[in-house]
Amino acid sequence: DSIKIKAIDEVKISRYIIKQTMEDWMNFVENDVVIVGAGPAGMSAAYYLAKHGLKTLVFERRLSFGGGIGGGAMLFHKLVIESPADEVLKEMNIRLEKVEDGVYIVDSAEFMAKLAASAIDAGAKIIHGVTVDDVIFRENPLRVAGVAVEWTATQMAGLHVDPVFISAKAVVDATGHDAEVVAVASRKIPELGIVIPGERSAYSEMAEKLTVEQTGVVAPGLYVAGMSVTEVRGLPRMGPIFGSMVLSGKKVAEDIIKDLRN
Ligand code: 48F
Repeated sequence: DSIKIKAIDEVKISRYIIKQTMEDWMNFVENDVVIVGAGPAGMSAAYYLAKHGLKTLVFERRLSFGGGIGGGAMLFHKLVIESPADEVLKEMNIRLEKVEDGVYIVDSAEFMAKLAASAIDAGAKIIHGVTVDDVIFRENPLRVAGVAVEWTATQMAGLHVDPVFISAKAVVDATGHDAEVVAVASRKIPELGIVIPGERSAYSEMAEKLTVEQTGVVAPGLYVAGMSVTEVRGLPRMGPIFGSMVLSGKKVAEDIIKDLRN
């Protein structure tokens, strides 16, 4: 018996793809939360926000998940996780190897794949190949109310194309070291009074603790999580230990859930 492959022509293939994509975009013009960046912090945040039932959209510039997870440390494909972040990873069925009390090693490929799968299964929407290059703001009360997005490919080509705007009750900068979203808000909405001191050199144990503690709101409607916290709050970097990234994502989700309830 030969395998019976369903016959479908190119016109139908195109129609289905275009229709379903546009339906998604129509739906995701308005959101509870927009997260910028699908690194460890952004995806952890997406997991907890979506699990709570909030409409959560993640924009990721690249065509992949994981941000800084993929390369491991200097391309060594293992990363360090410390307690209590191990509990979050266990919840996502990510395997950990214990090397001492409260210290675990995680495989980078498994970490990024399962983090993404967990966020998606919880109900978060992740759209690849889109760069956030600005925010929307409102006065009375002064707040960030969404983002401006452009195809990453359009930006790379240097084409002069206007963005589209996507609204959100909360925007999370989870863009990593450069804190791109907070940086643009600081520069283009001076009345928010955001001053960015910049990241400091490595001091891992201090950085892990402070990054989680100082995760949260930067201006009304604008939140920061992950490595962006070190840039925005002037904290040291920590290198290839990832507990704080996951816990920062979890904390920003908890803060937003609380704020949106009020
Ligand atoms: O850099 P990234 O992994 O940030 P993170 O979640 O985690 C940091 C660690 O990976 C590592 C570390 C931990 O000790 O030192 O650096 O804070 O992920 C950020 C993601 O955001 C995307 C970028 O491609 C990456 O996948 N991104 C950055 N800017 C934009 C963006 C933007 N303007 N629009 C869309 N995506």
